[in-house]
Amino acid sequence: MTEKVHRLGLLSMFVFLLIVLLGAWFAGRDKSDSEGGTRFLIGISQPNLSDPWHVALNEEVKEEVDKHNDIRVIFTDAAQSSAQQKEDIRHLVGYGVDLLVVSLDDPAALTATVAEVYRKIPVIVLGRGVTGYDYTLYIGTDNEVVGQKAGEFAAETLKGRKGTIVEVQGFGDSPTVQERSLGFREAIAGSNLEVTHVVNSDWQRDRAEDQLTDLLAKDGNVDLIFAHSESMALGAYRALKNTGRMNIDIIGIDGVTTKTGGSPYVSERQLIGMVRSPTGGREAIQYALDILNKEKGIPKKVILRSRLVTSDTESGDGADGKAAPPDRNGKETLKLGFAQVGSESGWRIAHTNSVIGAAKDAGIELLFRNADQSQERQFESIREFIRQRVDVIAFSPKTETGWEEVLSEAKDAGIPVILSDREVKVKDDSLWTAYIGSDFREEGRRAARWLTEQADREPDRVYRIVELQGTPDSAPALGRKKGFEELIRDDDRFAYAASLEGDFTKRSGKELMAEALEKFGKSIDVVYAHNDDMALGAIEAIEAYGLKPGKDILLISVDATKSAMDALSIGKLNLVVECNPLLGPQLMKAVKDVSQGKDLPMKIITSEGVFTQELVKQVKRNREY
Ligand code: GYE
Repeated sequence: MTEKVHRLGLLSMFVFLLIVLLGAWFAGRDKSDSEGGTRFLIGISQPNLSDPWHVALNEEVKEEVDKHNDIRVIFTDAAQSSAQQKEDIRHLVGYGVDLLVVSLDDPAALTATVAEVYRKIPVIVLGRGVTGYDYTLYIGTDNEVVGQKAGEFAAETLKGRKGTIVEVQGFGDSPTVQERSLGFREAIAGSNLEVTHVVNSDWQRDRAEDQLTDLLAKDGNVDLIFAHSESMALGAYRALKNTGRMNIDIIGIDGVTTKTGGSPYVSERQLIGMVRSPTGGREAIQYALDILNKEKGIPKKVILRSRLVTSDTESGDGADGKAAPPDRNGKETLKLGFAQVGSESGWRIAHTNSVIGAAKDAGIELLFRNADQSQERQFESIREFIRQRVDVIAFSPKTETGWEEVLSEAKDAGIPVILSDREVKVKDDSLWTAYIGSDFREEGRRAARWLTEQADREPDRVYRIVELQGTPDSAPALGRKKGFEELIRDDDRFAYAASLEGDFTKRSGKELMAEALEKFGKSIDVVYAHNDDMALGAIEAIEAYGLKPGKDILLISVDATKSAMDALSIGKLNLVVECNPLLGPQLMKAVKDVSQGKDLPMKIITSEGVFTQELVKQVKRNREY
């Protein structure tokens, strides 16, 4: 017995000594860090450095890192090999990097590796994204918009002529290529242009040159080449020279621009135009520091503004959506005009409170107007803000369309406009400076993904769906409908009983559901409500009809307000997709940045989750709305 006690004593002394030593080492580490040591080590994994865009990315990273003496970076170059890039990433993690920044040419090959690293350390994905959401933050451009800008310019260049186009793509199955291609085709739809050939050159200049030299030698009828990257566009230019076909126009993407924002290849007239897709290297380091310093409100996606560069826009001015910093005429306190859409839902109240609270915390003078669901009143509020010479205007647009005139007045007045919560659809996207809010299409996809998982458990069954839509023509209603449809329209296990237009209020949800029950009764299997208030109204209608919500009829909702989470926890809802209303702090940061003349990302997409009945108990208590 004495022997045993003796051993136990020795063991506890050893453990105690170990704790003291470790504590000293950590303290020492912090101290040496505070004396200018390396606090953070960041790994930068590149797929290649043969493409000028990736070289520019490294340059931007170095410039930003040089502003800090306590971060170090390790760069790797996979020389166009996905297998090598996986190895590089594993080595970087092995070196003990605190955060990984990865740029991908072949997302399909790297998505699993990125997801594996994301389980251990933060990961920022740049440029050509991964599929899914297994990363901390994505920084890049909206590839559909990039393709649209290229397509609009192609249509303008060929001016209604019957034009045949060769499209030169990167890796065929990457989301970037698919979205750029989709955007291009949407833009030329209805014109006399036709994409007659698609060539996959895997982002490589020499491959593009070889393939196009062959193609042009055989096909005399090509008017324009649209290349998904600058390096492939340069390959196309070499093919023109090889075949003497110098009359063919070339449009590229991704181009690296000169300091003034122009493109060397446009000014040398090798390309007629290039849709600039910023690398995001600077933003990656800025957000990496926020993430490593555990700042709140880190977004899920940061979409950078893409811009068409032609010989006319070489100067690179204006079209960036960055209004000149307003004339502050010596005013100390920043003045923000906010035109809120209404008070229609629990989400909206939380959004309003977040904006008002954050303005107070930020010391920003807030002119707050509530339009009570009237677009006209939002117009009036924005014009009042212009008259009052506010520094920045922000608003949550009731609908996507109808904003050109009033936003042009704000731009003419030199007042930047920030969209909070909902987007607008205007041809000239320089009418607004930035959008802070959610990815509504992804919210719709998340609702559909959960439903398909339920259906997988009960094969040979058809689910009849009632969809309760939000306010017509509003960005959330359009996006949630589109995203949901994407995943179920071709799945014969699902059928719409009805898709009804509501207005995000509880009353509309209750009335529409009662009508649907009168018409379809017990044949309804699922209700997909575009927000909690309509879902809660539907629950009341279902109970009045004598059925059990959450059991006789599955209910899916969006927002994740407190009342919905309560309903989820007692089984009256089956799934709640989160839509974050707490946008105030990010809005105030953007107001301050734009007032200091800083560039803002085009879109800041908030990070959001999905809650099931099993999950809700763990998360309900510490939610802020
Ligand atoms: O889902 C709804 C609110 O614009 C995302 O509007 C917001 C939507 C939200 O009325 O509750």
